[in-house]
Amino acid sequence: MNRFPDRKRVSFSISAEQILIEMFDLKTGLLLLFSGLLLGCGEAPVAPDIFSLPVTYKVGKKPSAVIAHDMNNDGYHDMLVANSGDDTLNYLEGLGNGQFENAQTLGTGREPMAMTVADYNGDGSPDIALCNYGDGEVSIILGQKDGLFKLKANVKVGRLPISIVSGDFNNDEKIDLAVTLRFHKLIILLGVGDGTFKLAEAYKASGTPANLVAGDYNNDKNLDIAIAFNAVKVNFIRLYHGNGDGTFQSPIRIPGGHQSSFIINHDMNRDGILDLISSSTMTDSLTMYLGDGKGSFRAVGDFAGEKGPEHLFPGEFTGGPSPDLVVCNRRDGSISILEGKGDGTFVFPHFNYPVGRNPRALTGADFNQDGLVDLAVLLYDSQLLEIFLRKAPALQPIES
Ligand SMILES: [Ca+2]
Ligand SMILES: [Ca+2]
Ligand SMILES: [Ca+2]
Ligand SMILES: [Ca+2]
Repeated sequence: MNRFPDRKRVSFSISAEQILIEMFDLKTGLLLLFSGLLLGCGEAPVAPDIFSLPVTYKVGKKPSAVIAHDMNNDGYHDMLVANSGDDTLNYLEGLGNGQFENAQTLGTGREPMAMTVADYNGDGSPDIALCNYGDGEVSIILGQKDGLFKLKANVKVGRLPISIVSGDFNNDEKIDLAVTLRFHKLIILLGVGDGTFKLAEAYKASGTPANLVAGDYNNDKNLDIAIAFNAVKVNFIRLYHGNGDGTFQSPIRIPGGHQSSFIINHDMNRDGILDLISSSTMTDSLTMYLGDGKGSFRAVGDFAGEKGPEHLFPGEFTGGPSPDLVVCNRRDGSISILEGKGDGTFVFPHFNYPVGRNPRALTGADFNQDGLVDLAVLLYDSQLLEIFLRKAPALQPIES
């Protein structure tokens, strides 16, 4: 159920300091109406013109995951796209000017749904760990010095691996992996250091785990894990505190969110402590959880999204000093930019940019070396990777 009133696409071109209404605790349409009056009664608002027209690249069928990373160590971000519909991985080499050339298409296991990048064998070249949803395996693909890739190993992890993250969970300076299985499990794979992995302990994660994220949430220098769950009626996320030896404590429930489908961590209120943000494609809402640095989080509240918000990307887009949030709206065919106020809340209303049908995933990086973070959006139905380059800083910082 969407707790928020239906809205028209709201975006605007007036200066940020004129926006007095924030979206938190918005329970009725009255505030919306009021904000509409403030905005000048019915004039169609326009989002700031901060992106060039997108350039698109053809990718495989049902592209499900995208990562921007410098894979060949030339200083420019490259792009990896996992295609769950035809079991392929596209590698697009970044030229450093915002353009990419289609360097390689690799075959993968069945239904690659998620991936992560890190140097698993310590040779200085980034490697790829790919979650093959269809055959219950994680594939380790080693990057070579020349920008080519070689399959190192397939590790059986269990049925329906849906999400994966890299991190050194046992503090031996070898990168490990954490994987969520759709059927209620968190799997830890400890890195040997040569690109192979050992299955470690598995943890119960009931409630249909979706996406997971790793970070040190209690400042004990041991990586912890947060998981979003999207079973019906699940209105919490779970936190697994790491012991630093590759094992984890019993999970803690953090109330907030409804059937969450995606989760990220980022310091949104600039207190030096990681916060969490989850999205729910089912209930069209987003939830902010502010961290206290001791391993606890407080859900600040839900805030409205467009239809089907899923992938999230934090970064600086509106010219202010505080991180903003980019949201990929699957059922709306748009991305939203929510301007961060610096206290874990956002300026209302947000800006909306149509991108095409069914945007499935999103990432950002500076693709053309101008110091501004650009965006890459995966369109699931039309098999396209869309690159949106930033034009110039658009908005004035919020005056206090
Ligand atoms: Ca590169
Ligand atoms: Ca490597
Ligand atoms: Ca390790
Ligand atoms: Ca920790």
